Order: sequence, then structure tokens, then C-alpha cells
Amino acid sequence: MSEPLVLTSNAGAVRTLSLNRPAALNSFTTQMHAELMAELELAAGDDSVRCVVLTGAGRAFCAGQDLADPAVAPDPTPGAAPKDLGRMISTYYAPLVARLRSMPVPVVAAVNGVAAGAGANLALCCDLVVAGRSASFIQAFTKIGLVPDTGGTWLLPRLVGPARALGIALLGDKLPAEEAARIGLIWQCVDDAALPDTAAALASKLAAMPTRALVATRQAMAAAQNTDLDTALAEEARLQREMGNANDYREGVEAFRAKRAPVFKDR
Ligand code: T3D
Repeated sequence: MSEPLVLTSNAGAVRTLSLNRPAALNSFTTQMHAELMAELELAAGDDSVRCVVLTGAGRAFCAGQDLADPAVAPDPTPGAAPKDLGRMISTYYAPLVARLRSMPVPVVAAVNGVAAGAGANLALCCDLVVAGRSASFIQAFTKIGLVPDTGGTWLLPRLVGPARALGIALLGDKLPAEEAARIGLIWQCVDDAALPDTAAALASKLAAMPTRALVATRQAMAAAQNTDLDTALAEEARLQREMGNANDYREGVEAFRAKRAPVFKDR
């Protein structure tokens, strides 16, 4: 039997998913898409999982679309019909972004090496991105005549502002992890050797927090990017009403008043 293209492991309430095509820098085939989506669905539906970590096996995080895949590689035969890349995006990459952005638990990207093309934006879709110092982010699309996908056009300007976003996307240059952290593209850059422990500690911390409040915070912040202040204030009131009715709020306040650590259970 062939090896899974997404490896899974559990540590307490944290599930780690590792993209596993190291010889091709974990670039996406349709099979890897299917396995990743299936694992994300499993994690989403499993109440014992309170945080997901996404990483890559080997020296890369993910090099984006597998450019050797006959489904997308241009056919060199003169007169051959072009491949429908729009279909690839709407069938695979767009649902992947939607799945990640609607996960019922926080998702941490542990970027262990190069993250290029759709691989870069896959990482940036996650709630917190921590990268090893030797990692880099490359909006490789323009280098091969494409536009950013996997949410890049939406994410980049929101993360680093329109001027930097356009420069990063137009030039497609390698952005080292340290620079990515400095300009606010990612949460943190750490020494390579410290990446696994740093990501694990971050994920354990998130797993022990009130999951519903974390997820509602993600959704509210994303929604507020496209609304006016009055709409954002109304949404905050709606969400706070919802949070106020949940067990985690009662537990949080009780624990604070009793000067003990809270035990959050809602999901
Ligand atoms: O097409 C559609 O469906 C539309 C959707 C598009 C989404 C996208 O992601 S488009 C962008 C696709 N990705 C890229 O353009 C990145 C291509 N890769 C690179 O530019 C470089 O490999 C890296 C900068 C990522 C890393 O460079 P380096 O020097 O560290 O490694 P390398 O030697 O280039 O690659 C190592 C191996 O991985 C090599 O194979 P080999 O020669 O050892 O057998 C290389 O071919 C393979 N590899 C790397 N990236 C890909 C890949 N194989 C297939 N597809 C890749 N994307």
C-alpha cells in the first residue's frame, strides 16, 4: 500500500497534519488535496481535537501545485487545448481555503521550509503562522504566468497592506521567514530547531483556551475587514450574546474569581 500523502499524529487535544510528498516539496496533487480535505473534515468532526497543526514532511512546507501533474501542465503539442486551471481552483483550492477558514478549532501553520505558490497561501490561511528561520514565503505565481490564488489576493493586502502585498505578489521574490515576521505577514519566526516545540506549545495553549471564543474571534475579525464600524459593533454584540450563553464564559469567570486555572470544554 502506498504511503499516505497526509500524515497525522495526536498529542493531547492537538492533531498534527503533515503534508507528505517530500521528494516534490509537498506540492499538491489531486490525491493530496483529497487526503488533506478528508483529514480536516475528520479533525473538524472530532470533539477530542481542540487545535490542528499543519506542517510539511522533509525540508519544505509546500511548493504549491504539482507542476508535473498532467491535469494542469500545459500540453506542448501544437494546437492542444489549454487546461482549465479555473476548474482546478474551484474544485480543490477554493474549498480548501473555505474549510480552513471555517474550522471549528484554531489552526496553526508550522512552516518548516519553503512555502511557495498555493503552499504559501495555504500557510497564510491558518490562524497563526510560526516559521523556522530557514523557511521562506514565495508568491511564485507570476513567475509562471499565473495570478495569486488560494486566497492570496484577499489575504496579502489584509496582512501587510496594499503596497507591500502588490510588491510581494508582482515580484514573486523569496521572502525569508524573519522578514515575513517583521512585516506582519506571519505571527513568529523562530530558530529551525525550536520550531516543533514552539508550534506544539502554541497549539497546546490554544487547545486549552475557550475554542468557541477563538473561532468567533477569527470570524468576527475577518468579517469586520469588509464592514463599517457600526456593523462591526452590532456583530460584536451578537457574538458576545452568544458567548455569554456558553459554559466557557461561566467557567472563565468562576475560575477567575476562585483564583484557579479554567477548564474550558465547549467546542
Ligand atoms: O496549476 C493550477 O492548478 C493552478 C494552481 C496553481 C497554484 C500554484 O501553486 S502555482 C505555483 C506552483 N509552484 C511553483 O511555481 C513553485 C515551483 N518550485 C520552485 O520554485 C522551487 O522548487 C522552490 C523555490 C519551491 C524550491 O527551490 P529549491 O531549489 O529548494 O528546490 P528544487 O530543486 O527546485 O525542487 C526540489 C524538487 O522538488 C525538484 O524535483 P527533482 O528535480 O529533485 O526531481 C523539483 O522539481 C520538485 N518541485 C518543487 N516544486 C515543485 C516540484 N515538483 C512539482 N511541482 C512543484 N510545484
